[in-house]
Amino acid sequence: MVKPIETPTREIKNLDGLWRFLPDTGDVAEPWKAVLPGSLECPVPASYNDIFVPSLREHLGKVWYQRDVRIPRGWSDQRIFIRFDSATHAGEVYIDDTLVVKHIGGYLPFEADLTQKVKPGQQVRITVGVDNTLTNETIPPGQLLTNQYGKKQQKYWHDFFNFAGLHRSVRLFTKPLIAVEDVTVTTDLDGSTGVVNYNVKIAGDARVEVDLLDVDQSAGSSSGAKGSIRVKDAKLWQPGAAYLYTLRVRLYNNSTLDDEYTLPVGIRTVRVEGTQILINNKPFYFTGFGKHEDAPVKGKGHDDAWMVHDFELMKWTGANSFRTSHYPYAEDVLDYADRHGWVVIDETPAVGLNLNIGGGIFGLDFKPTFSEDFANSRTQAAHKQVLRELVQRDKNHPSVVLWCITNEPGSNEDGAREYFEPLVKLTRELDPTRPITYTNLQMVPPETDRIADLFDVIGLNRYFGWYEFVGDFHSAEKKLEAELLEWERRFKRPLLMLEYGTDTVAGLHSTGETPWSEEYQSGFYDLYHRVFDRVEALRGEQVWNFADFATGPGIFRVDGNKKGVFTRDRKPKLAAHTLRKRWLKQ
Ligand code: BDP
Repeated sequence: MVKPIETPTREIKNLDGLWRFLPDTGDVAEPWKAVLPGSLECPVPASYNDIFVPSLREHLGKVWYQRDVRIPRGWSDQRIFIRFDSATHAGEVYIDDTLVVKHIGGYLPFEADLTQKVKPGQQVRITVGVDNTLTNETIPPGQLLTNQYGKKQQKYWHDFFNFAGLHRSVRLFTKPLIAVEDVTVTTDLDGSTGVVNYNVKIAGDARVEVDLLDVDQSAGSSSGAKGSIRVKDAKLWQPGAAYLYTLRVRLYNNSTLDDEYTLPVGIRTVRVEGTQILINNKPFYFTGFGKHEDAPVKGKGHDDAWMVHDFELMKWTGANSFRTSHYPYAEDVLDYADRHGWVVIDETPAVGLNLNIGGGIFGLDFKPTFSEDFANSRTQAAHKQVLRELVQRDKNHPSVVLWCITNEPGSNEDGAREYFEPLVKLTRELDPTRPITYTNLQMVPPETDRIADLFDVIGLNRYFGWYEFVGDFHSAEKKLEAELLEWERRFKRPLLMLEYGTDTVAGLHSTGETPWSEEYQSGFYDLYHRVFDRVEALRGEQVWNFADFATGPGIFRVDGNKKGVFTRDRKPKLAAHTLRKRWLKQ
């Protein structure tokens, strides 16, 4: 599956906009069979939860989206597809009365071949059921509960609101009968010569011609479904200084062009050596953020204006990288990162594989995470599927330098190794070119973690000075340094601090170490940075979080998580200036 693009042989019709909308209450059987009742309309792309008044934050289960569309008259002799960039967390799609595809997993694309089901020029009704349910067989996992008063509740172990809906674009697109079905590109360096290896999968029989274009000129060419193009004195894709070539694949039947597909290619290498992460053979130090796709009103709906503004703010702080915590972001985000030289840690939605995450803080009874009742072989199968789909979607992005396969699992528990070892192995098979990481939870120090040695890079989330030693920077500093040195001593590989931060109310000020104040957040960062500069194996710092974000109901959070260095509407707190000073070395 390749992303739909327009080329001389391919067309797209975008279906974003207002769709008819119905939260499922069970009153309408088979809602796809007629026009949805009621008058609600919902924008696509957007989370539906915060659009309506009263909000649909409590809605559990399915909602229905529907619209009519005319298949372009000129689309004969083509194959016709519909593609959803995401449906969170499960989608089922009907064309008129017929089910055409079902997909589970809320942050990755899927498509359906409609060629036999629609005719060019015809108007059809598209109905999509989108389900927000999380169970122990979905990634992220969750549990549906009914309390003693009959109230149904969605429980989950991750700290962001379970926004749902059609968060990304919906498109109709064409593919020729003989077509490029997949392209895999890897790049290497041989001195100053760039090596672009490609592998094209095609449907049908055709001659494959491949060109690497540099602006309008050819930088090299090759033929055959698999090959290599060598580029003398290649211009490299560098952090902060992206350079992209275009790989053009053309399929021919004699002299007739059957299909043309193009994709941007950045020539770069990434490698772990000792305690260093090397990009283009040079040590790279990450500065930046763990983020969320989260904004007022739209929730997790992709929006180019918010996206570009976030990138601008990150650039203003002097950051060079971010992590797609805690799920794969819209492809537009990675395309932008490719074009602008951002370095990305690409994360799966496997967050909350830990039943003891709150318990660790509050001293609750231990519950086994890796057991038949929770993270079992079916959870693991869903996790494997997400890895396959993630690597398939993002494998060709030069900005992606590291896969993060899970966030804060119960990695000290029985069964953790058995659960994760096959996933690490699978990721290496899917992509032998990129290193792999995970983020380790504060409550799992190096002495008790059972999986760290499986990974090339160890990601750490630490909140000494917040969840532990709150108001006590002195002890937090000692503890942090001692622990980082222990990770370094035991594992002798790169360490990344992938989360550190404090909840902070914008506008709350204090003269000293008062939790929740802007000065406290800023002082916390100063403390961490002093320690980082004393630990050799520490190869990067990404703060938690870029901006305040929405969370589920609970007394633990006041109007969401406030660890942003920007507010939810993207105004800087004092800490944003503190980071800027450090990262821009001012
Ligand atoms: C970590 C999680 C992150 C939370 C953060 C926090 O990885 O999703 O939002 O802590 O507590 O446990 O703010």
